[in-house]
Amino acid sequence: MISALWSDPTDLPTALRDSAAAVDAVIERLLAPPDGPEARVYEAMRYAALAPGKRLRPFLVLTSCHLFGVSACSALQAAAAIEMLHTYSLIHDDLPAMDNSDLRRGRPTCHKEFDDATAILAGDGLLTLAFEVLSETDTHGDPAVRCELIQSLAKAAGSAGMVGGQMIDLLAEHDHSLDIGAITRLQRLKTGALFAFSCEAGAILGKASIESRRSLVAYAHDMGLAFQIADDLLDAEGSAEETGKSVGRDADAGKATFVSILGIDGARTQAKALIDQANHHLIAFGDKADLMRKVAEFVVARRS
Ligand code: GRG
Repeated sequence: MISALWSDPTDLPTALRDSAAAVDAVIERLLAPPDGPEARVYEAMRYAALAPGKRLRPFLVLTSCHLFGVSACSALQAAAAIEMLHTYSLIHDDLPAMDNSDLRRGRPTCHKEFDDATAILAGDGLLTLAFEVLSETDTHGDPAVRCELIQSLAKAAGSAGMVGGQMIDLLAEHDHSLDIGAITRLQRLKTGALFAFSCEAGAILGKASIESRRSLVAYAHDMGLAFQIADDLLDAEGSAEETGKSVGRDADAGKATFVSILGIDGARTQAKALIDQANHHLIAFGDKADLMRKVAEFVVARRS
């Protein structure tokens, strides 16, 4: 039972901490370094994946699995997979050819700690291992369910999802005329698609109804946009000490963001409205979705 992972399921910080510990234990096991010189790439994968991030996406996998009585073993496999895939995206995003960042999760970025080539390989290793993990029988006994999970993550992470969003974002560095609709689409692809997968994973593993699935995806899209607005606000107002990553980069690059278009107050109001809308999609799940409601509030209030 997933609820057994949480020492106090009514308290979000405790539940986040317990979930992160359980997911990290699975990632530790999956990334046990082998003997031989290839151990270096495992070191880099561990460095990035076990660094102190919020583990939000795996938390959403666990909470969505909780709605449908999915076993802890299945849920943790999917949770580890999404965190590894997310970490790959951060490693590659930080590379000199992309965002060229020195700081991530409060530490030197993977390419700074190792080197560019090792960081590229560490990202590739995490991306491919994520799919390997989903294909394992520990993830689900039914091959059709495993296949559906793999397809759903591939769509979310690929060129019609996160990779496509990243492409638009790179082009936007030279096109400062993006309007709110274009930014919303960019962010839905770049960050929203992985949130949607995380919430849908519980419905796929629990063979839930199409209505439940749609509600969870709708929740994820609204919550994901609110998350991104909060990220833009942190970039505009936060510090590197608080966030553990470089800040002020959007304004320096003259990039159009939710904050540059809506202003600080407008962006904050919009984020709050999106969270109300996100939580509205959870009504049918009753009390069982309380942690999902609380995490939605958390994503806009966070300081890192
Ligand atoms: C390189 C294919 C490729 C994609 C990169 C997600 C992404 C696309 C880049 C990340 C850059 C960035 C800062 C995006 C803003 C939103 C975001 C994904 C922030 C990081 O996620 P958190 O805050 O990070 O959940 P932690 O470290 O807590 O896991």
